[in-house]
Amino acid sequence: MSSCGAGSHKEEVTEMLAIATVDTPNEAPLRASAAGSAGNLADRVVDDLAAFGVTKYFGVPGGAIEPLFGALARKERAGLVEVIPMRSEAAAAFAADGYFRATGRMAACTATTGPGTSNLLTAVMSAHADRIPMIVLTPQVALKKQGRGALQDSSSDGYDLPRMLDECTRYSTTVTCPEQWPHKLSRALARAEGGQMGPVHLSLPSDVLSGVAPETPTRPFAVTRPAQAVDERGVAELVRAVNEARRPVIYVGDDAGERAHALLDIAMRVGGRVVTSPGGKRWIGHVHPAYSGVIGFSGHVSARDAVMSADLVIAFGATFDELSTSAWSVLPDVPVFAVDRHAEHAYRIAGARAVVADTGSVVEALWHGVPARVPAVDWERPPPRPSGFRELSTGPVHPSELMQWLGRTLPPDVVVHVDAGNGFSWSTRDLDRPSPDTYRVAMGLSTMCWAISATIGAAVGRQRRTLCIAGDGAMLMSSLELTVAVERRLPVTYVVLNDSGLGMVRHGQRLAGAESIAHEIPCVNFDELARACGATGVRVTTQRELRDVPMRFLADDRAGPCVVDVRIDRVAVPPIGDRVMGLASGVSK
Ligand SMILES: Cc1ncc(C[n+]2csc(CCOP(=O)(O)OP(=O)(O)O)c2C)c(N)n1
Ligand SMILES: [Mg+2]
Repeated sequence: MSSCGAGSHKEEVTEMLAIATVDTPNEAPLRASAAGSAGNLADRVVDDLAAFGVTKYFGVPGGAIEPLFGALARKERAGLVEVIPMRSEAAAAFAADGYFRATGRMAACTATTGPGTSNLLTAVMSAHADRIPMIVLTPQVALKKQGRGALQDSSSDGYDLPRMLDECTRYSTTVTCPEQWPHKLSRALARAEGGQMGPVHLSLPSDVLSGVAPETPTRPFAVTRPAQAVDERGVAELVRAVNEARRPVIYVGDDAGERAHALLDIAMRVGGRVVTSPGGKRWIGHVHPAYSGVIGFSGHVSARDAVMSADLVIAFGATFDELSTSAWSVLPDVPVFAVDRHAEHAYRIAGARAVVADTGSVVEALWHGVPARVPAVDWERPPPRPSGFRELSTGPVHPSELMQWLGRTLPPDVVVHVDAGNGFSWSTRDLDRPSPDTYRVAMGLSTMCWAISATIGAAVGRQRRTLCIAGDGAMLMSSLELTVAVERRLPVTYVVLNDSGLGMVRHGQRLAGAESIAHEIPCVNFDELARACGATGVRVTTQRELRDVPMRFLADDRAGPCVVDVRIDRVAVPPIGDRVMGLASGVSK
């Protein structure tokens, strides 16, 4: 319920940056904001970040971070930033993650020292594992108190949280005097979005935050994303290989990016097929004749078949990690080109030829360098369709049919976030979205609860109906973030796969022949919980009742937050067999 005018401010900042860059590149100081600086470092921090386009703060307040929140209050009143108080610190970082995925712009997440910062840790680690940039701002107790038992001391004399965060950020530092701020901020911004992206952490002791802002201006150079290097020789080699291949397969990985959708047309042109990793499923629409499905965790047989009979694999933004390769077992012994903005993942596949380039450059090169083949090469496999769809019955809701129903019912541009748990497996296999970038997962760390708050962050960024698919276990960990959505009337919908248990654990233990333990949880009425929080809720106990879910829950950008509590058939075995085998056997290639 903030009155933030972020849109107009953004234009102002863009204009300001343009002026600074054109007049005297790398020289002109950024005049931070129309709001002006109150003269202390905390105000300068908020002004500088706003000048670099960071205007959303997801966070939880506390003692040592007060000077920053004081500045945020002033800047929010001036319309420069928007503060979104979350119910927990992990949720703040998950929301910043969802905001970046939705807008391509970094948000800040902030928490107090000690327990506030340690609560952030998991979610920052998750963003790091998925290469999502964000600014993590934490305080320290005042410098003069460090090392003598100050409450929540997290400096190197206490719990040393900057060091812990160093392990899961691209840069983590403590600003020990105001004069360090300009250059440390520039370094942080360059590390967050240059090359491999990821979160960066700046820790500011409370007395430094309250100190006098330095005269030194913050320079604009760090806002310029580095020009993309393109390995021209590698691209030429790749184009030659595609021209010679009979059955090329294009593999869209987690980081393939928005130009990847064009690869479907390239595949049609060269008679190839397109498969994706579970995370790469984000980048393309799934209703296209060249699409053969997902390889890796919970993927499709059709995708595996396509890859196994390929004579060339061209991977875009592939991480080649365990889940996206079924424990490294899915790639055949044929040439593999690994196209990415960096060469940091190609080593995971022996013999892969790394080509440093962005997806768009290679799309262009293939479009111009490979003549269309008519008729397209011999493999005319139909795209994968979820099997076994029946008319909605009065029986319990099979999770596969829930996914198919969502695929048929959701408007094409509604963005779906899927949490860790069986919902991820079912949606990987059976949820088809026609438009690219409408399906998001966070599989780098597979952290429960990511989707619950990433959905909030995305809705803050986009103000459009946004969906979260989560299990009841995850909801019990983090569902009260729903109250954030209620406060701000965000258009979010939670579809809860309610099986009164940690289903992935229960099925995993059974499939592996392990002891059956610790997976039962009590039956909770999430529709009632929604109402208790001020949201609307509906309960679905049979497939036929899916028809009664109000369309505004799925399509209306003005309706507030909603919860659809779906009692799913807990006996239905999720497609997780390859993960169970992977856990049992370790590396398969
Ligand atoms: C934070 C965290 N804790 C534990 C796990 C391990 N884990 C993965 S899925 C899962 C069960 C999820 O249960 P629920 O959210 O109800 O989804 P379901 O599988 O039942 O659909 C657990 C415990 C994890 N990935 N992340
Ligand atoms: Mg469950």
